[in-house]
Amino acid sequence: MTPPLGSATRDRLRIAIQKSGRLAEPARALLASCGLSWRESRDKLFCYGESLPVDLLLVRDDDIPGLIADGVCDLGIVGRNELDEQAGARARIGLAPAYRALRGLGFGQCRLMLAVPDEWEWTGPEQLQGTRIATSYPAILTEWLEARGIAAQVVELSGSVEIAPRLGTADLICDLVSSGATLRANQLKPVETLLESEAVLAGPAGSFDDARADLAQMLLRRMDGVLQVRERKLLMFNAEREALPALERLLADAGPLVQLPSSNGVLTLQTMCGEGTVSWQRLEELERAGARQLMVLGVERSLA
Ligand code: PRT
Ligand code: ZN
Repeated sequence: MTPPLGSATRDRLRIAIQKSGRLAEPARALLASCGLSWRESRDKLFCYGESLPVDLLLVRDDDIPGLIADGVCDLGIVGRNELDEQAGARARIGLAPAYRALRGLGFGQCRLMLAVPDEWEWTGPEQLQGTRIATSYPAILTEWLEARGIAAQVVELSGSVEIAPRLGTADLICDLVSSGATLRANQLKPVETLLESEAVLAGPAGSFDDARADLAQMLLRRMDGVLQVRERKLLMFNAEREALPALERLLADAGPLVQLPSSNGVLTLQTMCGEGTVSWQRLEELERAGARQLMVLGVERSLA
C-alpha cells in the first residue's frame, strides 16, 4: 500500500524523479543501474522499491526541490537550473537553503542563456539597461543582473518564453538552450551564459540521522561506481615486448597499461580508457604499431 505522503517513513528512502519529460527516462535508468527495482502502483505516482527499501515518487520537475525542502522526499533528480532557481527564490525571501546538489549526473545538459533578436548587435551586458527580459528563471536572472548593476525589467513567464520578443512583451529572453534550434527558429541568438546545467542528485541541506543515512550512502557509492565507468572502456590486446614503447605512446591518454600473465612470450595487455581512445582510427594505429587481437569491452560496474 502507498504510504501517505509527508509521513515520517524513517526506514525507507524516498526519491523524487520527473514523471515524464527530458529527465524521466535517464533518471530511472541510472537508478536501475544502481540495482534498484520497483513495483509500479496503479496511480503511477509512487513506485514501491522491491530490491531495496528505496521508493520513487514520480512528479513534475518543478515540485522536486520543494518536496525535499518539506521532507516529503529524501532525494531527488532534477536540473541544476530548477534547483538553483528555487534556492535563489528562497534566499530572496530570507529562507535558508533547504537542499543541495550532491552529484552532477552527466545527462540533461543545457545552458541558461540570454538570447537577443538576430538583428541586435551585441556589445555586452551594459546593453541590457532599461530592457525587458522574459524568463521562467526570475531569481537566477535577477541575481545575475544585480551582480552587474544592471537595471532591467524581469518579465516572468511560465512557458513559450522564446516568442515574447515577437509578441512585444519583452525585448529579449533568458531561457534554457541545448541545440539552439528553438532560438534559431524564433530569430534569436544566444549571447551570454548564466548557468551551465545538468541533472543533479539533490538532497537535504542537513544529513539523515536514521536508517536513511546508510541507504543514501550506499546509493551514492553505487551511483559513483556507475558514473565513473559510464563511457569507460576496457581495451585488451596482445603484443610483442618490442612494440611496447610505441603502443604506450599511442595510449598516453588511457589509464595505466597492465600486463596480464602470459606463457608464450607474447604480452597480454589491458587498460581502462575513454571512448576517444578506442575509435576505429586509433585501433588501426595500434594495430600498425604491433597490437594484435584488439578487443574493446564496455564496463558495467565498478567499486573503487
Ligand atoms: O512536466 P514537467 O514540469 O516535469 O516538465 P518540464 O516541461 O518543466 O521539463 P522538461 O522535461 O522540458 O525539462 C526538464 C529539464 O531538462 C530542465 O529543467 C533542464 O534541466 C533539462 N533540459 C535539458 C532542458 C533542455 N535540455 C532544453 N532544451 N529543458 C528545456 N529545454 C528546452 C529549451 O528551452 C527549448 O525551449 O527545450 C527546447 C529545445 O531546446 P533546443 O535548444 O534544443 O532547441
Ligand atoms: Zn517543469
